Amino acid sequence: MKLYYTPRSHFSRKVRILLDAWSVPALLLDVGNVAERSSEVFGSNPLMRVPTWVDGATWIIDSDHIARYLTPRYDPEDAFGVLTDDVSLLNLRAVMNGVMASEVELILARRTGIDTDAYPRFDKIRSAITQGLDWLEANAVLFPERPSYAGFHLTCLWDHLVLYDLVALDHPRLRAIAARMSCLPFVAMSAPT
Ligand SMILES: N[C@@H](CCC(=O)N[C@@H](CS)C(=O)NCC(=O)O)C(=O)O
Repeated sequence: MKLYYTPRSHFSRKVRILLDAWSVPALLLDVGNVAERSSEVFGSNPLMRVPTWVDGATWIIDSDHIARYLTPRYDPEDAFGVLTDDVSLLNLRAVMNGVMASEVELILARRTGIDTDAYPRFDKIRSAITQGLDWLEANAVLFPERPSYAGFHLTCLWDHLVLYDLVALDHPRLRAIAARMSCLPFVAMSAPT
């Protein structure tokens, strides 16, 4: 089983935390620079993104879809709530994914030579990050107390924001949730550096 990823990819880390939680042996293939333009590098992902999961003849992309694929195999009881259809948790997931995608847009624009302070489009992307974070902070009570996929997801987002220092982080409830999740060894072991 193979996971195409990068060590700093927050989307990939969502999957890595589950693999580490369940001690699933997988070959991690670092694709290097995600700004590259070759789908082969990304495990044949036509969108040229990580993560990509390959399990024999099974090929699956998108972090949440990979998580959904893995859960019945390695955690049939779904202790982390990966398979939830709770509307509140789905909204948390959508906002976190949106903030993470906005971060990627900013980082890759800069990496490929765009001055992200020069265009209104990037102002909107920055606003989506800050408004998304503010919304998550205001709704922090929706995150389960116990270890959960939502909590792991937030930790991936939070640690990535800290690493890249894209926006001011004045969100004590989110910080506390990420700190609590990071006490779990299987969460801490994939923290980006
Ligand atoms: N919806 C996808 C997003 C994946 C994604 O955007 N990954 C980033 C790295 S964290 C990437 O590979 N970006 C390359 C690009 O956008 O060109 C998922 O959940 O897996």
